[in-house]
Amino acid sequence: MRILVFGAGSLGTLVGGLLASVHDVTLVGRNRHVSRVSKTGLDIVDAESAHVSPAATTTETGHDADLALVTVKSFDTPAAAEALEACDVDAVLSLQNGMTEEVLESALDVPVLAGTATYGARLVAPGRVECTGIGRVVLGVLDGGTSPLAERVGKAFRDAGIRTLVAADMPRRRWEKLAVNAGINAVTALSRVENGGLAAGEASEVAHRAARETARVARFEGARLPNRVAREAIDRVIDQTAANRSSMLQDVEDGKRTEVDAINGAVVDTAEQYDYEVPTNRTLAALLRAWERGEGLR
Ligand code: KPL
Repeated sequence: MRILVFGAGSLGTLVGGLLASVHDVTLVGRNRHVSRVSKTGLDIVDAESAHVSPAATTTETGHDADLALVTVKSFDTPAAAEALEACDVDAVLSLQNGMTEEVLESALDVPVLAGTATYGARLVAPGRVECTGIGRVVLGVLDGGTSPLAERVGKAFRDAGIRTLVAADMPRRRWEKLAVNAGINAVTALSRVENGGLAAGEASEVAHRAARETARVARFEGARLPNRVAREAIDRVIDQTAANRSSMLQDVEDGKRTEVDAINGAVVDTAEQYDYEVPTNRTLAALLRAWERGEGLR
């Protein structure tokens, strides 16, 4: 399969690198790391380290591919959609935080699959990505159900050794993922702890409250996400990714803009449509935005 990976951050590089072992992959990104990969290839560091040579380019338009895998930060999604409009791709799969698929779907005239990924990844140096946790990719049709396309993409991922499930209940899974991110990302970023630091204590309480509020909002939106399921999901991710630094913690440590608008901010915005108060998400969003303003990032 010819796969275009839009977004050469840690997750995009890891997944793109794994896919490159059996597929024709082009990594598209703006950073120094992309130039390095185009010259000397990519080292994937994990239990069995590998060296792969995906094509890598900073040119965003004019590509031809069977699938565009979008892994850019949520706030870069409109720009990615615009660039993809100037490419010839047959389908799109988003593996991003936040509800970005709708942005892609409204801009592009090709099927958009939804996906979640729990692989841990860290860019250790230009041209070098570390797999910090073997998780799973779950993908499927945005509105639920199955399709031959979703099955084909699932097979392409599995052929590359990526643990992948094709799921028929993506609407619920997307909300579950948002509940997990709403709980873990902002709290780890503000308290500067790894995900495992939320296993118990006051910060854990705050994370669980944010996830519970998100589950309530999900139910307003018609997704079947009981509080118990959201709680089990966040506990599972805290446990399985205990040693990971969340993407938002990494952003804060690197002095970069965070995805708070697409995570806690999105929960607040959706709750407002139902006149429902989500004080924990509101507070987390306000604190992260204040930090971003202080850093001159917004
Ligand atoms: O998606 C994540 C992130 O860091 O953005 C979690 C699931 C919290 C893993 O770290």
